[in-house]
Order: sequence, then structure tokens, then C-alpha cells
Amino acid sequence: MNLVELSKEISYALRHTPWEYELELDEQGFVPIAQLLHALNESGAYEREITQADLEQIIATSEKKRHEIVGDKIRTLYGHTIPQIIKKEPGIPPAVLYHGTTHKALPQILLDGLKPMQRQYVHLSVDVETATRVGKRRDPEPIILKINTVAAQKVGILFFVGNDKVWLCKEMPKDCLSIFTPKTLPCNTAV
Ligand code: HQG
Repeated sequence: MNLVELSKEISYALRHTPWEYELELDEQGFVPIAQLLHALNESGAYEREITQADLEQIIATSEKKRHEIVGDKIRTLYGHTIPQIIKKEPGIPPAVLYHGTTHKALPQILLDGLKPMQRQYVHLSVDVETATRVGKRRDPEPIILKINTVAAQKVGILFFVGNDKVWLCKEMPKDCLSIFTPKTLPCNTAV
């Protein structure tokens, strides 16, 4: 069983096209596990029946916490593009967050700030490493933006919890971001 492919299909269904699977998300993005399993198994795309244990294994072994099971329901934690806005839990983020983006997008971002584009929320990372991984999906040498979340909250930006590495917001004004350049030590510095 290819759990990566299965995880991708679940993200596809729960982030982008629940109607293709005859699923209806509740306001926090949850669907009954039984309904999701029924839809996945009905397609006949998998070599054997998908079970709740497979879903649990995906969540336990994935390098990113994309999905969450609570009781008899499952949801995808971020990345939604469906018209129905998923309600996320508000929270106070770390003082600094990061966003990995492309050289191509940078001029527009410096003019307009960060926008959700196709998704419901702007996605921000808790560390440079995660932001770099996000940015590398589209640019081999991504630009890393540093987000001053204290300044953002002062101008009324609300933050929402994605997962342990991802925070969400509706937009990020340009005045709250700067280009992050890692500090490099002069080559004669003793370490
Ligand atoms: C850029 C994946 C022009 C933005 C990742 C990004 C993440 C602008 C792109 C999650 C802009 C949108 C989300 C503006 C933002 N003008 N471009 N004003 N504002 N952009 O994919 O953050 O692996 O929707 O910089 O790891 O890249 O699928 O967002 O380059 O956590 O679980 O517009 O999706 O998670 O791209 O990625 P996306 P993202 P998974």
C-alpha cells in the first residue's frame, strides 16, 4: 500500500474537491472517517481495502502533520481551496515566523504583502528550515521572508493554528515582512 499516494488523495479530497467524493466538511473541515473510507474504497483505485489503521499510520509516519483524527472524524489541517471557509483556531504565534517564496513572486509581495492566492489562508512557517522546504517546491533557491507577528497583531492581523510548524492568517501587510538573510560568520572568526 502506497501511503504517500493515499495521503495525497486525502489532501486532494479534503482540501480541494470534497464534492468529487460526496463528502461534506463541517465548519472545522472534519468529515466522518467512515464516509472518507467508503469514498476511497468505492473508487477501486487501491489494491486492498483502506482501513482506519492506514489513516492512523499516515498521520503517525508523515514528515508533516497534514491530517488529524478526533473521535470518529478526520480533517486536513491546512491548505484548503474550497469555497466554504474552514474555521481555524485562533492563537498567539511566536514573535517571528517565516515564509518561503520564489524570486518571481517577490516584487509583487513587496508591493502587496502576502495574499492567500488560491488558498483560504496565507501559510507561515515556524522556522527557516520549514520555510525553505516550502519555498523549494517552486524555486531551487527560495527567498525567505521574515514576518514580524507582533507588528502584524498591532495592525489587527489574526493568527490561526495550522499544525506544529504552520501558522495561518488572512493576509500579511508588506510593512510586517522583511527579507531574511542568514547571518554568516566572517571567515577568520574562531568557532
Ligand atoms: C505566493 C504545502 C504574488 C506565495 C506547503 C507562494 C505549505 C504571492 C504562492 C502549504 C503573493 C502561493 C502552502 C502576492 C503570496 N503576489 N505571489 N501578493 N502572496 N504569494 O502553494 O505557502 O506539502 O498556495 O509566496 O508546504 O507555498 O501540500 O502557498 O509562493 O505548508 O502539505 O504565492 O502547502 O503543504 O502558493 O504553501 P501556495 P505556500 P503540503
